[in-house]
Amino acid sequence: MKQFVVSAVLLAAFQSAGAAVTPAVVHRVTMNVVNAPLAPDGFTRNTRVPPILVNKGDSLVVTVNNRLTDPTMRRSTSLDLDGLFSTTPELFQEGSPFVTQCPIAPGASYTYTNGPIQQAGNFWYHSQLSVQYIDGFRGPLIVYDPEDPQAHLYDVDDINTIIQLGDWWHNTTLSPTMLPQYEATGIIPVSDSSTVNGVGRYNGGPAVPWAVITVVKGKRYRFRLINESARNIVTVNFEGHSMTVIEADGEALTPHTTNAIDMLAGQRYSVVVTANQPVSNYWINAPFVGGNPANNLNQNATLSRAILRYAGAPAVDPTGPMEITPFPNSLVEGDLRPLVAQAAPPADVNMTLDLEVVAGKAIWNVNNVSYVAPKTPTLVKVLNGASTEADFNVTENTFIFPPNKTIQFTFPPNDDDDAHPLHMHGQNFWLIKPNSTDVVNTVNPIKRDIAAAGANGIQLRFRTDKPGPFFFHCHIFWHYQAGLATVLLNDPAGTRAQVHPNAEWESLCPAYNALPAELQ
Ligand SMILES: *[C@@H]1O[C@H](CO)[C@@H](O)[C@H](O)[C@H]1NC(C)=O
Ligand SMILES: *[C@@H]1O[C@H](CO)[C@@H](O)[C@H](O)[C@H]1NC(C)=O
Ligand SMILES: *[C@@H]1O[C@H](CO)[C@@H](O)[C@H](O)[C@H]1NC(C)=O
Ligand SMILES: *[C@@H]1O[C@H](CO)[C@@H](O)[C@H](O)[C@H]1NC(C)=O
Ligand SMILES: *[C@@H]1O[C@H](CO)[C@@H](O)[C@H](O)[C@H]1NC(C)=O
Ligand SMILES: *[C@@H]1O[C@H](CO)[C@@H](O)[C@H](O)[C@H]1NC(C)=O
Ligand SMILES: *[C@@H]1O[C@H](CO)[C@@H](O)[C@H](O)[C@H]1NC(C)=O
Ligand SMILES: *[C@@H]1O[C@H](CO)[C@@H](O)[C@H](O)[C@H]1NC(C)=O
Ligand SMILES: [Cu+2]
Repeated sequence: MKQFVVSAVLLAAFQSAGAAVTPAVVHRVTMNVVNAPLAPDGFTRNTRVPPILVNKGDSLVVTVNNRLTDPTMRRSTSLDLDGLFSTTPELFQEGSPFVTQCPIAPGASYTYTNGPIQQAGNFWYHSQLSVQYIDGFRGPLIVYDPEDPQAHLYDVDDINTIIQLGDWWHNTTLSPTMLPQYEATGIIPVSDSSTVNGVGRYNGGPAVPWAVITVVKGKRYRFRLINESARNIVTVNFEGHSMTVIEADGEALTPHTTNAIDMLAGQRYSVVVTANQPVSNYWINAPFVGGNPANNLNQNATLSRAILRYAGAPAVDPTGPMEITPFPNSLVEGDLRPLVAQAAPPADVNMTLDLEVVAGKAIWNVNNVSYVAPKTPTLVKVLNGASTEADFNVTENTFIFPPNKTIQFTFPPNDDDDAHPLHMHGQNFWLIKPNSTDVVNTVNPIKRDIAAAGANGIQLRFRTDKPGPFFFHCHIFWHYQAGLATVLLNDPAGTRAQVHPNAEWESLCPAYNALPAELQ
């Protein structure tokens, strides 16, 4: 069985957090994307994807070498540096297939440039093409802030405090075969396991040693939780310890103490956990929900966990119960506040987006339209003169906005029970009404780039200050693939004035379009 492996060669030395202010650095990363066996839940062997670590103010230059050869898998690819905003001039390198670029053909290379990075916090990278990232093309991307206004809240923040959560399908039905299965039934294949830092177990599988995170009594740890799943919702809880949430999706928050966090696909949080309990072993509980377990008897949410081990404690499993949801005092998104309050500007344009599934089918509609990726990427069309909605096929679900306006999206209460983690490229939105409350807060709402439109509905606002097409899609990649996506196109004329792609970008579409279907 083959999966994707991303081997990243990092040519610039990593900066570590808490260091003295360092001058801005250009990080050059070479990412060789190859097919190779791996098995985080013991099905074949263990792995961990390399993190990219940079400082605020640095630039990131990532060269993707597409060396995919396995004919049973999708062989083209593309890279999304998820959550990092691209400026308009660098927009052609932001990685959304069929929105800002054509995919990278097998054997070809492409270089993505982003920066200087003005954000700080937890991000991640993944393939944005089809459901390819579930096969393993995903990893963390941390932007440390050498002048972090919250640095006084923690003592330790390093590579060992990154906690990656993900779902995993390990049987022979890899994404290219699972996708047709999904398309035929409308039922998302249920994952076999879920992993914490690349380790997981499944019913009847081997007792792969749990991932261990070691702490020293008395110290405060900034854990960076990243949900890299393609479907599952993971709940994170530290046995015997509370946690203080200080950041979500790259936005600093007023510290907020809680006991458990539900994380949807693509969401990221930083939490501070103080090692203030007796020296011992404790569970990091990470149970997940992701479809009907009866559809895959391998799945067991109790087996999604890791160990928090105090230095000096024996190397044994914790003796406490393996807890699963519900946990008391779980995080309510609507209780979060930004570190620096910022009012959401009044809306200039209001739109209602209604999300509906076609019963029994793998078809999701936004206002009755199921997104179909066009052959010609949105940005190519815009650069060639496309300016009005009539210039796009209805199935491109492209909304055109004037520059420098505030747009309000309302997602009405949804009668289907799926939580859709809606992800905006290019910028954050003000989440003025999260699913957890009916109260609209325009005074000090949090900003983030992924929020769940759940049963209770949400409202958000964003600015159209940056010209260009920005993808806005459900981060359950199965739903995205089934049409739950739109393109937000700001100021087509301004886009033409500012975006000047390079020759490497110009060559992507001719190369991709010339490929036989099986290589695309
Ligand atoms: C795993 O493979 C078996 C046999 O090919 C198939 O019946 C089953 O549906 C697969 N499981 C999932 C979750 O796709
Ligand atoms: C990640 O998000 C997915 C999709 O919303 C969710 O099903 C899964 O439980 C989440 N995982 C964690 C660890 O929060
Ligand atoms: C899931 O794993 C737990 C812990 O090993 C076990 O007690 C439980 O029986 C398992 N559940 C199923 C359905 O096998
Ligand atoms: C949009 O809706 C908000 C209330 O949600 C309202 O205050 C505002 O006036 C509306 N704007 C427009 C342009 O209709
Ligand atoms: C979607 O289509 C249905 C039936 O064709 C129609 O009743 C409904 O009004 C449409 N909804 C929207 C938002 O256009
Ligand atoms: C619009 O998209 C549909 C569905 O993908 C396709 O069948 C049709 O040919 C497209 N029309 C144009 C004008 O591109
Ligand atoms: C939008 O705002 C920016 C910054 O304030 C300004 O430079 C630009 O000219 C504005 N665009 C339009 C079309 O008004
Ligand atoms: C949304 O809110 C409803 C009603 O309170 C709740 O049942 C549902 O679990 C929530 N969904 C998410 C994704 O938080
Ligand atoms: Cu969805």
